[in-house]
Amino acid sequence: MALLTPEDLENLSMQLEENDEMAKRITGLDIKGICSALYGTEPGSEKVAIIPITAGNGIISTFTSSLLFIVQYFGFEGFVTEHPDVTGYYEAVSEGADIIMMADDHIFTAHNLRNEKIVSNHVATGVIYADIASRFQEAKSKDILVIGLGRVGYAGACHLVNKGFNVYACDPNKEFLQKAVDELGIKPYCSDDRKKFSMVFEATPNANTISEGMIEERCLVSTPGIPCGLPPEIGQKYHVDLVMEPLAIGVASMLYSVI
Ligand code: 2YG
Ligand code: MG
Repeated sequence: MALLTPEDLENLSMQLEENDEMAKRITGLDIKGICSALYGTEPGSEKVAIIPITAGNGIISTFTSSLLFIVQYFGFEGFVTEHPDVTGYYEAVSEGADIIMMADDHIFTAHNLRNEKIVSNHVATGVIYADIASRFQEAKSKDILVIGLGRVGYAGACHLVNKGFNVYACDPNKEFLQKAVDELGIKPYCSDDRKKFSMVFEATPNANTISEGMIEERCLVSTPGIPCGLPPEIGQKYHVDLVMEPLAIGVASMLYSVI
């Protein structure tokens, strides 16, 4: 898994506004609107505690402060605990936190202590990026391409199937692909198909996963994957609308999904 670096989180405030503008232009809704529509929830007076975690590669200097900024942007009250790890957890609960957010190198969770809902960033991110792709107002059909069927891609593919889209998917891992065929009924996508898509949900940790043969002119690519799967020259040549940022949209989805 690609780990976030402080550079990814620079200019967060500007990025949050740009995300909303982009989302509105593509779907007619801003990120809050998409989250409310997805989960049928609105923030109330939930207090979110963010706990720094030292395990594995340890603290990423801007991770928890960026999370706090995002939590507040989406209408929640939040605080970062003074201490990390178990001491931070004790502090969070003692201070009356309703929702706990924390991440080690493997999993990033939001847990609502009041209603017992818990979500991973993988699932919440997959669902919202897939949902954004599916809301593309200029889409020519209900055909949608999912690239990558790991934890993020699978969750997004599942959401799209449940939403009634014709989901095509590819993954170099044959077992992942077969699982999605068997459990979700997706159609395996093969580049020999010569089929082009106006909606693409990309969920891989790799660059250059999107090639010219896959996409229509003026398509939408929605991707949380770092690095971006869309080569810039293909994006320009095909006038692709691109939704991609490292953290905030997935975090909004996590929060709205547990309230
Ligand atoms: O508390 C800390 O500062 C660290 N233990 C945080 C570690 C986070 C590691 N995870 C990532 O960098 C991301 N892959 C998770 C969020 C990505 C959103 N797409
Ligand atoms: Mg990628």
